[in-house]
Amino acid sequence: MKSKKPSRRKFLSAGAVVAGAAAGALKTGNAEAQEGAAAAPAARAAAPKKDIKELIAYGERSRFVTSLREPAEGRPSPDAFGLTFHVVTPLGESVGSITPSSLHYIAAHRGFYVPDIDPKEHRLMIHGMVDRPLILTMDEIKRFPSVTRVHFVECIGNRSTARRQTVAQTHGMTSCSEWTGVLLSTLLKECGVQKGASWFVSEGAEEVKGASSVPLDKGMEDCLVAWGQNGEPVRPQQGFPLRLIVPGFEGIYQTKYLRRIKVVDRYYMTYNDYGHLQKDPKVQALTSQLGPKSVITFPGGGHQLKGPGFYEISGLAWSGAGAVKRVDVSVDGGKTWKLAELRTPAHRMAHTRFALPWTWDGKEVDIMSRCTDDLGTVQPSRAQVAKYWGEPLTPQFNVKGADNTIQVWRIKADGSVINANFI
Ligand SMILES: Nc1nc2c(c(=O)[nH]1)N[C@H]1C(S)=C(S)[C@@H](COP(=O)(O)O)O[C@H]1N2
Ligand SMILES: [Mo]
Repeated sequence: MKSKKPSRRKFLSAGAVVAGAAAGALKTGNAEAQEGAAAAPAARAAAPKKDIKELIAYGERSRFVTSLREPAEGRPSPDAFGLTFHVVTPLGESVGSITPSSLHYIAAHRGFYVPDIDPKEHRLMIHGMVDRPLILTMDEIKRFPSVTRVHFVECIGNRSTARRQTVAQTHGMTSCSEWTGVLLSTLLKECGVQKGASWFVSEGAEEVKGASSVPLDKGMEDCLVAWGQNGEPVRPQQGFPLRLIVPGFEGIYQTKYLRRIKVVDRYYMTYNDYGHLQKDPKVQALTSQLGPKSVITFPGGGHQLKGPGFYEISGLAWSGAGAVKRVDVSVDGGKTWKLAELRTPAHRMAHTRFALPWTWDGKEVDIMSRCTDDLGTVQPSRAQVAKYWGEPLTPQFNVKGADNTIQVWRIKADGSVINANFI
């Protein structure tokens, strides 16, 4: 097969344009560099002394890298009883599309201690309306054909509010990992699902159980019983040794510490429904599968720009219905939109990185992004959602169901960035 050589000249000239634009605006190039002085001082050995075995065995990031998770605004975590609730990913410092496992957001619906599960003792039971109920050890589960897929997880609590100002606080209750496991359909076929079955109930091993009712169709389509996360076993805070992934559905369905799947013929109420199941069917319809969503992660709430000039606007887009088809960015308060470039592969139900080169003139401006998924569904604005519900658009307007509305960041003339959704 004859492969076409990429045009080096074309690439170089395109590169020159960007470098040229950036050089002027960034005021790069300085005397030291022209004289050929060393780019950086010679590196010394890793500063703090550590046990050599530890240094070899499991890598740590540089001590100069400081991005950390933090409790979600509105609820201390851990609380006075030592229980974990909601902890957000530092999305404002994210790069690429995969969340480091150690920075994956954490949500415990009713608070929990991270269970300490010995995988040798762990079992998954599949029963209910099946011909051959099964109890599987971890080793047995791993003998089934596996799949590896990139999927986001997002909590319904992931929403911008007037009190939430930063990228992490407004959007950090979503993370994206590469998950490895066996398709639930593979296990269900092994068990032989009986006629009339229409739902399954999943249950976790810890006190609160994290039980959920999921449509059987979704289970047969693409649900994953995952033991791997980003190239290693699922992390304890994410459900070690086994977790259910329900791609594109709200986080609450993605049962951690998965130990039981019961195939049933109706929706079963579970502990998760307490305070979660919506009385209004119109609102309930806006939960489970999440709509197209995006957020500019830089520059975003909490960031401080150093002055006018060139910046790359960068962000994440995702959809519960499929892959991200396109992302548009507005740098004039929503009057006009520019097509952003997708910088990572647009996997189905996965975070996708987008970017747009931009030169800031130093004046106050509102910027925002808008995701369109491969079904053609377009991320709505708060104004559109308020209109749908026939409610006035005020800062108090609370988006019902999952909130996938457009996030507006205001860059003030002093370079600070604030949440402009509620102004
Ligand atoms: N067993 C169990 N599974 C659970 C929960 C839980 O508390 N226990 N919380 C759910 C909620 S509300 C969310 S949003 C996701 C969060 O997954 P994460 O903590 O891995 O981000 O897990 C879900 N699965
Ligand atoms: Mo959640």
